[in-house]
Amino acid sequence: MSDILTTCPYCGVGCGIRASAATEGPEQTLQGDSSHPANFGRLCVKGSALAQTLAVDGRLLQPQVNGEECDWPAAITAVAGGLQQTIAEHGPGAVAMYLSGQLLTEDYYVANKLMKGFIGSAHVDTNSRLCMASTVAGHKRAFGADVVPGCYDDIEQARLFVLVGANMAWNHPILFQRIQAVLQANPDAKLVVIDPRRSASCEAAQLHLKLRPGTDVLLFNGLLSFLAQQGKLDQRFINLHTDGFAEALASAQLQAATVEQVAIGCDLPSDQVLQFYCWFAAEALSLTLFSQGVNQAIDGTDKVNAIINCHLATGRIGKAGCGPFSLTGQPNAMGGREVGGLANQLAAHIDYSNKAQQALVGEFWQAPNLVQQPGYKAVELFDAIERGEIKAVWIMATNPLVSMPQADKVKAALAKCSLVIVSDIYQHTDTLALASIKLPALGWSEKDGTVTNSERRISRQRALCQPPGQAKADWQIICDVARAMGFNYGFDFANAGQIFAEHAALSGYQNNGARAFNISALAELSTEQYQQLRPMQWPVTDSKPRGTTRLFADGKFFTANGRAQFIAVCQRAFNQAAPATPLWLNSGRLRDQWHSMTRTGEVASLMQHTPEPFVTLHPADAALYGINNGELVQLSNASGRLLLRADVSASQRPGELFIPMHWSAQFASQARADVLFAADTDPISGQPALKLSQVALRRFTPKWQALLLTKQPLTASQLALLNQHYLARVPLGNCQSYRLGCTDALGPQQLLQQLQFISSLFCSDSQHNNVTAYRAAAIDNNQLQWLLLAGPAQPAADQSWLNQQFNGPLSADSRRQLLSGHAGQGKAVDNSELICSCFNVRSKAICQAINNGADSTAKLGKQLQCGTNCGSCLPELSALLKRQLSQTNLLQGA
Ligand SMILES: Nc1nc2c(c(=O)[nH]1)N[C@H]1C(S)=C(S)[C@@H](COP(=O)(O)OP(=O)(O)OC[C@H]3O[C@@H](n4cnc5c(=O)[nH]c(N)nc54)[C@H](O)[C@@H]3O)O[C@H]1N2
Ligand SMILES: Nc1nc2c(c(=O)[nH]1)N[C@H]1C(S)=C(S)[C@@H](COP(=O)(O)OP(=O)(O)OC[C@H]3O[C@@H](n4cnc5c(=O)[nH]c(N)nc54)[C@H](O)[C@@H]3O)O[C@H]1N2
Ligand code: SF4
Ligand SMILES: [Mo]
Repeated sequence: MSDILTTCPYCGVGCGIRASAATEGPEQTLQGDSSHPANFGRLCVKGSALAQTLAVDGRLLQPQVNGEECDWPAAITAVAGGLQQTIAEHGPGAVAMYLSGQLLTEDYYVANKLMKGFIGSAHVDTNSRLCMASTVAGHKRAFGADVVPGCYDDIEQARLFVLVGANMAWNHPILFQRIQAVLQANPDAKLVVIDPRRSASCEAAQLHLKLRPGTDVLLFNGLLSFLAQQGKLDQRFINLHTDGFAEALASAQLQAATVEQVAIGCDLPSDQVLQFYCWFAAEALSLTLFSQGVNQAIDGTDKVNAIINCHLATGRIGKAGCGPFSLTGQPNAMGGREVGGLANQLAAHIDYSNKAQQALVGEFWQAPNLVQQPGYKAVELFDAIERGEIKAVWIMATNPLVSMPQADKVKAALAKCSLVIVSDIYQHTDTLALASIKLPALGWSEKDGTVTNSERRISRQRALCQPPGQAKADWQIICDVARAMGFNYGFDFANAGQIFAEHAALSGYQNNGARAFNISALAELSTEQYQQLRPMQWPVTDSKPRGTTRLFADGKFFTANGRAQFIAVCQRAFNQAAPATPLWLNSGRLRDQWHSMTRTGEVASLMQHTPEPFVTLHPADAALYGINNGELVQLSNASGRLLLRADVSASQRPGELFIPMHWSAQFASQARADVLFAADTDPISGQPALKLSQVALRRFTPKWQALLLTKQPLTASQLALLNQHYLARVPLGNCQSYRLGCTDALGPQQLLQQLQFISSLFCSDSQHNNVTAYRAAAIDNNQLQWLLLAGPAQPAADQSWLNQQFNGPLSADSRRQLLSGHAGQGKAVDNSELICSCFNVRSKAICQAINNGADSTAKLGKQLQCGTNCGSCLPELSALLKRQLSQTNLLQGA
């Protein structure tokens, strides 16, 4: 047997993975695929930890209807019957699907086909609405099609990298490593980061523009004005290949004629703005990479076009080493766009604006009920569920209770919806808990299909493991339901390869160069050829071996007249913060977590980098509100409230906060970020503004805080009995750790009773000393079962030592330490920040090594191994190094 080549299921970089044929399951050896053109063998920290997600604990293994487990025929009948009944009573418009950029292209294709061609409902939208919709709209306005012009090879050729609203060091780490390699090899190459907070990506940057949130349009309009003023336009390209330049420039000059105007509006020092403009003007090889700081805004589409305008004006598009580059988030957000999974698209890059093209889809599918109008976009879709207009929804591979704005409203809407069908791979997710029908899907390592990454490269995901339990491929479940609904033709695929071939055929159907997305050369793939399919970039219109495909090299675009369009954009006025909610709230991602944490949250090594939900605030705000680093705080607004740990840091601008998007009810009591985000959307793309909300902040003072470690995870009802205001769960490997906090104004006696109550929930046999430092443990057969430490402040304990105690019988020494109240404190406790997840190296050890003379990341790596596996922590290592060395210099200077 030979090794299996597959693709990482996380981010849109789309790294290739080689799975060793000799191993299996959680013991599976996975490595970067050195032949894959996205990563050439490298994997980031999430990709490196993939084998640890292969265990089937916690998986949903059996279909369930109304709380009862059942077999597949019963589940399929329930889904098909439920949908049919809804359609019979209320029409097809009462049925919706909410899909995901984490489905494979084949799953997506059949879901879209079933809804838009057969059921006849256009209400199919996807979490890509929260992710890429503004880019899609911006691309279509400028290029006439949703096309990323460049390719990853442009990175090696570029000399100026402009990162706008993208923290690539954490979110597209392997591409960031490619950028860092260019910076290291070329002393003249530069990285500019445009982000209101200092992210990890800034560690490698020559310039960080810490702009006022939401002012990107102004900044790029200023750049356009500057380029014109300095005579840096490519007038030939503008004349030959574009329309609308004069209007776009006039619009830019209205608000951003001078560097000073921009500096004031963006709240930046004018010399920094000028520096950025001069670098951009001077460097033809400039690549502007952008992601959610651009897309997730009420003017996200305008931001995208403001960026594209500057590239069109300089002719820096369609050429090596330059261009506007949208970084896709999910592994198959791009594939979803190709099949038409957004509510305002039909299929295969055909939208609702061209009736003749639409008819082609109906003809190709032989569709009995082809939809004619766009359906509801994500926010509208959940509003329609709330109103009761949509009565049946099928949610696949996404967790809207955690990821949709107004998350509590979404929860209420689903709670009253008559038919909620959810396909997921895990038993316990916030959204699955509200499903009347639960369908177990195959996960990454078990399924087969294709994904398309940020550079339009289609790669195969291949099954490595046997299907667990009854789980089935998403495409299979959809096709089974379609047939059960009476759609006997159109869904009789024997494997994913046949679906892919049909999708490829549709892309070429009467295309004649009209549609950018064309992979018709793959329409005749045999099952064997599909099995062997190598990563390739679209378009694929002939069978010649292909190198890198860069689009628009000929200056031809997909607009009606073939010319790219400048879009005249204006910076929107900023609102003043309301007095009751005076702080601006931003949100985003962490290095080691993936979205709602269903997969990465259970991997102990990934959870240690940032174990608790937090809010970052500027030291000035901390002082103003009387908050110390590490204390608990409450964030609130009219939609809800969160309890998080304070992370005081000058990485924030004063008056602005940052929270991670990841925590769900499975990991913390009150940390679902999206509870606090309003459903304000960009009027063109419908994408919600998930980077800007308004909140109030206050200190939250628990009467006491506790650390509870249990061998077995607690059930939902046990957790409810604990009745804690603050609760965060951290899987440690051998046990679960729960960090608790309670405000109840209890006297010492009642407090003791409450703690004893908690202890008694787990076991009768407990020991305690007093209320100011309470401890109780249960040891059964010399095996530690649980341990509770409580006190007025967060109890300090060496969690890694404690975690070891849950593994096997206790030694006499450990037993003594546990019972004498020195739980691991006999050893030097290192609870400092975890920097390297691969080798579990913390900041304390690193600082010690730096103090002892290790003055480079290479030397640190040699001594401690940190940063030598995936390299995801290198930006943090160099930040530590810089900080520590400058401190040492200061001391020496003093
Ligand atoms: N580790 C990890 N990697 C991931 C993911 C993950 O969950 N975890 N998810 C993947 C997905 S689906 C996506 S979409 C991508 C997202 O990748 P990114 O877009 O890089 O992710 P975010 O951290 O959400 O946001 C990026 C930055 O936008 C900044 N920002 C906020 N407001 C503004 C603004 O007004 N202007 C500017 N210029 N910047 C602003 C934020 O401060 C933040 O640092 O990551 C992908 N990769
Ligand atoms: N505040 C705030 N909110 C945000 C964002 C933000 O930056 N800030 N970012 C937004 C963006 S860009 C995105 S992409 C979304 C992401 O948000 P979601 O899509 O909601 O997040 P995930 O946790 O990735 O959800 C995927 C679900 O599918 C399940 N799953 C995994 N594999 C499979 C499979 O093969 N089949 C099936 N059926 N299920 C599977 C997982 O267990 C999980 O429950 O969040 C959005 N929400
Ligand atoms: S950068 Fe990391 S998460 Fe993204 S595809 Fe590559 S290995 Fe996976
Ligand atoms: Mo995303």
